[in-house]
Amino acid sequence: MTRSTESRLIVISNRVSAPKGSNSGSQGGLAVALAAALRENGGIWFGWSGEVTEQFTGQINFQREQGVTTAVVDLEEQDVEEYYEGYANRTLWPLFHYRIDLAEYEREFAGGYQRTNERFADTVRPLIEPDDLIWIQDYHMFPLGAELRRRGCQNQIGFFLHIPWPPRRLLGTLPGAQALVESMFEYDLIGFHTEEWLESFCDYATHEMGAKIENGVATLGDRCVRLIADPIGIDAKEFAEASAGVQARLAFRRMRDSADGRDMIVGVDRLDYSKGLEERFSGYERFLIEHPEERKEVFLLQIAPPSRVSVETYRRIRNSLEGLSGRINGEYADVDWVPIRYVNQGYPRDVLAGIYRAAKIGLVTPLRDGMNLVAKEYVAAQNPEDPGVLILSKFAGAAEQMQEALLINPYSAEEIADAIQQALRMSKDERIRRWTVLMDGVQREDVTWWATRFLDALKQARPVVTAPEKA
Ligand code: GDG
Repeated sequence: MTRSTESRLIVISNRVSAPKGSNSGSQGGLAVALAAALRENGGIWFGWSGEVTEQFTGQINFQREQGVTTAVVDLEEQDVEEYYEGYANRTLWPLFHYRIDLAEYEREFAGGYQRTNERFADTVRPLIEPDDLIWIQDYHMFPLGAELRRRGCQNQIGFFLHIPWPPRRLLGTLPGAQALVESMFEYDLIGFHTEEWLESFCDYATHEMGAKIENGVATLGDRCVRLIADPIGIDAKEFAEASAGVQARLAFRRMRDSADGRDMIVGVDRLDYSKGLEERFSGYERFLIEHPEERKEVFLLQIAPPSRVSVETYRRIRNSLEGLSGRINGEYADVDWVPIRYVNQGYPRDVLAGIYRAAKIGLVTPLRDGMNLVAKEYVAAQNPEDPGVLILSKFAGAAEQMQEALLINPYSAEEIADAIQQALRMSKDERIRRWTVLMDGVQREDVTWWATRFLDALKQARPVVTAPEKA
């Protein structure tokens, strides 16, 4: 990425993860990706500190670490409840993952979401200089661009959505959906992971709002916004290095020793109902039923660090998975074998890399996922001479790029069971052939490629009005 001398990058996202390096606990995919983009471009990363204050003051806490300046602000408890736990995670997250059965539509949530976005706009506005490029991240901040415009901000503003865009009829159930989409026309550029999410957006904008789409530009009244599909990648080089490091090698050996000659199937996911964990366990159980001869030859390691624990639906999925894994283990285990190792904790990234490498199968079965970086990490961590097989949900955004995986419908226990059997039986030649194509894509379309494409498109989205030179 060529670093621009004129324009800084202002990244704005709900949470700001200080870039502590690649091995710090369970940094999410988004956090890792953004730290890399900021290191390349210079600038500021602004967002919520994760802390609660009695009364919102807008006071910013700056820090500079490893080439990245972060600027964070505390929120009031009511903001956290209504904006973050409420509208973001109890309204938008389930709806955008096609779960209207779980989506909660409450005026307080919508009001708190709007108020908090206005607070973010008030706070970050003074930090913005005329030439800065602004890049807003994800569903917590749909209206932020419009709020910045209301405060006189004429900069190029881009928005990237990390989750799916739901079908038009589902979005139509959200009170205020039109206003939300209308506010998005204040952006210069909107990025989605896949063509499918982009088309869904266009479908809503044209049919429900009368927008016109031409040559990748959506026009509504006198506003137009450029749209791109820009699939996020991982830092493949860093990940491959991590998988060759000491910690990864130790983790690899630990897994191989404890596997005792059995084939390991691995799943790694935040504990979230969108990740299809119940369906995964059921598909694996179906495999055990249909292939009793394989029973003691394999085991499933599911790593699922808890997330969003204050939201009731997340407590329910956790209980349900404990019940399901307990029942499957109770039913099929023997004194010397347990079918599922279910672990509710996170591991450092390099340990994770070693675990991926030790697994014969990477089992990634989300019911819907904007992209899914675990699928890419699994591929990047493999041994080129004896790679494992990726089984991937066709409803993950990653499936658009990863056609050489075994693509399955995660709602079908039979398809999951068949794919496990096919992967276990796959010849080394075929494994190498499929992996080589997948790895080529993971390396070529990595996180730098993603950020560069977005920022290049943002720079070109409309002509920049350059500020007069300072005396
Ligand atoms: C959202 C979208 C999109 C997980 N367990 C541990 C751990 N992780 C890391 C993984 C991976 C990341 O968390 C999860 O990324 P995903 O992409 O799979 O999923 P979301 O968190 O839902 O991310 C998603 C993404 O944004 C980026 O746009 O792909 O669709 O939902 O990197 O490795 N990391 C460590 N220990 C763990 O135990 N260190």
